Amino acid sequence: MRIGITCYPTYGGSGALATELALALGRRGHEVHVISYASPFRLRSFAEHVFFHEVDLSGTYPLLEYFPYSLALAVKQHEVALREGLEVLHVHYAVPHATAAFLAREMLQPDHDLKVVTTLHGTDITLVGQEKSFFTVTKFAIERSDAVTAVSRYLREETYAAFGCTDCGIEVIPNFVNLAEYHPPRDEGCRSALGPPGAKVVMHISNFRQVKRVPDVVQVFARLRKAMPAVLVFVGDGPERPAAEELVRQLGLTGDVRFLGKVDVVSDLLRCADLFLLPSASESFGLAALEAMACGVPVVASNVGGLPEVVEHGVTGALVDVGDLDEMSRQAVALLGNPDRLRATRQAAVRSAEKFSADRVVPMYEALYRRVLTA
Ligand code: GMT
Repeated sequence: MRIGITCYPTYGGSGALATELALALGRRGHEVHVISYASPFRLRSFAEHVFFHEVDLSGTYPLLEYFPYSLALAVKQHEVALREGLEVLHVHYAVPHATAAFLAREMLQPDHDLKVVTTLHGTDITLVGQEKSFFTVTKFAIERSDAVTAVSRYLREETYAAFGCTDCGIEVIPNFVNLAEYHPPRDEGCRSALGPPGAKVVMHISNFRQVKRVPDVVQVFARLRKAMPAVLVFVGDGPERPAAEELVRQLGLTGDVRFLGKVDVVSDLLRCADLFLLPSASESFGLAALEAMACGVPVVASNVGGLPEVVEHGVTGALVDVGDLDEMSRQAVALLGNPDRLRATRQAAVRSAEKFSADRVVPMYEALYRRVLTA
């Protein structure tokens, strides 16, 4: 198939997932055209059958105080669809990608029949899409898509509740992980680079937005650090990073906490971790948690959103109420302080991640594309 993919190129779950999908589809022999304003952060190098097309942002004019990105995107989607003969345009994150895709599809009529698939990722529904300035156009674009998917059952129900489109027929296709890249460690190699011998390595990876509750990570680690030698490794960057760095200083933890900033390839780092913390206020799936589990890292997370569909309490980690820092640290200490339980949880995490392997999930998208093409 010839498939177009539009996503945000920035550090975040929807762009990561969309790029992993593009790469997986390319490996499976499809021709994939990624359309965005910059090359997505996980599209690191040449990949067979995967091509990138940059949206032209040069059309500025003094009158245009705000550049109309959605229009420029629709023009590029239309141009690529026509030139490359795209059959399906799969947009990730509804705002504004689904609306641009709608426009592109309309502009192609009646000569070229392009099918539009929209994947909802989370904040496009739970936060941004419900903003007054976006609500009606987001609802419209979702309803006019040829197919809509959500990354968890939770997000599907949220979409129905927020937009009331119960006849949209949203299909749940979960996030997936490439097990060839995300696998348990084969030696102890990287650990010594992150912390002293014997110290547990606790990790958090995100884009440091408020919804991630990054200060909670620091607070939980501060409690855990009193119980055992440990280091905390932050990966990523974003608006809450300065506050987290300040909190680390205030709590006297500077020697035990490292901020690595944005790292494109996180699998090598995840393999060095003993525990992944994800205390988010909301999380439609939690791709970072899944990737941690695939690397054999137990996850202690908030019992919120789609996370219970990924992390099994007491089996692959622990789920606690949002903001319950005492319970989160108690769970972390209980797990890290018990070598047998830690070993069993690591193994269970790897097994559980296999349910979300690319080999299982990517065919669901392929089947969906075939369905819309024959509808
Ligand atoms: O988590 C983020 O901050 C990024 C965000 C995005 O839309 O780029 O991620 C969302 O999509 C991911 C991929 O489907 C999900 O795994 C994340 O749970 C989801 N984030 C939230 O719902 C907060």
